[in-house]
Amino acid sequence: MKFLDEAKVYIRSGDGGNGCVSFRREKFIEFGGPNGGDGGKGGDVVAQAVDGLNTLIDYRYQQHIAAKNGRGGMGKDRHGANGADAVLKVPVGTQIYEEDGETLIADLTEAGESAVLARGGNGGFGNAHFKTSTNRAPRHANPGQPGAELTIRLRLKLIADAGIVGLPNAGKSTFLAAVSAAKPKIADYPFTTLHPQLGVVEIDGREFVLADLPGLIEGAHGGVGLGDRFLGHVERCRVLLHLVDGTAAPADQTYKTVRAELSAYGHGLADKPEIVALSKADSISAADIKRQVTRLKRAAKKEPFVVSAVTGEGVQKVLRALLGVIEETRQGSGRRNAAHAGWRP
Ligand SMILES: Nc1nc2c(ncn2[C@@H]2O[C@H](COP(=O)(O)OP(=O)(O)OP(=O)(O)O)[C@@H](O)[C@H]2O)c(=O)[nH]1
Ligand SMILES: [Mg+2]
Repeated sequence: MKFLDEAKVYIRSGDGGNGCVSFRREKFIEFGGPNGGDGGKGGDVVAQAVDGLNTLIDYRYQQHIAAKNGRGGMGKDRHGANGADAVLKVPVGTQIYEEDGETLIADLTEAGESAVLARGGNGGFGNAHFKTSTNRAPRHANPGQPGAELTIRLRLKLIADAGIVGLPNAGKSTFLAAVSAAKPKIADYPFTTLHPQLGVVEIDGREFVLADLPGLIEGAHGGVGLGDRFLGHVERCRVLLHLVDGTAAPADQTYKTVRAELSAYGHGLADKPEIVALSKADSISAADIKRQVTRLKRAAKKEPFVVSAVTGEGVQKVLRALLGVIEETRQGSGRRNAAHAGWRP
């Protein structure tokens, strides 16, 4: 499946139907009176988050979305039909912005959540509505109100519990492939991964979602390489897994390069909990591992894990550490929400 995490869409809600001017005309019935029905309401344009989607690619091919107009009212007090809503199905984690790309209209973070983006116009009243004791034969009706037309921008920020960051070739995709059923492309050259991949990890009877991201290099925040475009997907992760290739350059330098890019991106990425791991342990000598770990520990100011996605060494430990942080922050946010709602034990 193709991946697209930004899209621009033109939407239009339906016009309301016109009210109707009509009078009851029947044999032997005098003074039939007004019986023009009201117009129907125009359809809304609604965005709805659904499971099973993880790209906005549909909106590359369908950029114009319009709801149906309401039908006009008719004689014999018949109300016009309401126009059908147009529903934009979007992946969970989609944010909807105004045309400027800055003003947030809606943030759909759970499946089933929806937001009305443009309301349909109301239908006009038919002449039956204007009947009063002093005007028993009104000859006017209201026109329907027009719908709204606007341009919106959709931005997908995947919702994963943990995100893997690191330089290209650090072994990020290999790690994801080893711990989940995901099948990311893996190869011996930088920038193999061109867009984020998600996988579900199972450990100790629990599950969490892990995201593999394209590699970062020095200057990514200025657009070098694939840039920091995909870091938006990490914004909602609870924890980062920072993989440092043990076979390549001194681990402390590599580590600092990636940290600098995370800081430059902002949005709180640098403050997220981080698990650091030296990768590809199977192809480094014990002495080199020791040297790299010392360097990495100095730079990261914490004990790094040592893993090999090929032999599986250290992998379980890393997953447990990630799960630990995830569960901790899940509980934390649960407590905060409860307090917010005025809940008392
Ligand atoms: N020996 C060994 N090789 C590994 C290990 N993990 C990854 N590799 C190799 O390292 C190379 C890069 O792996 P990828 O998983 O594609 O690296 P990546 O970090 O996803 O790279 P990008 O997608 O380009 O950012 C591949 O040739 C892998 O086979 C490991 O644990 N041991
Ligand atoms: Mg990759």
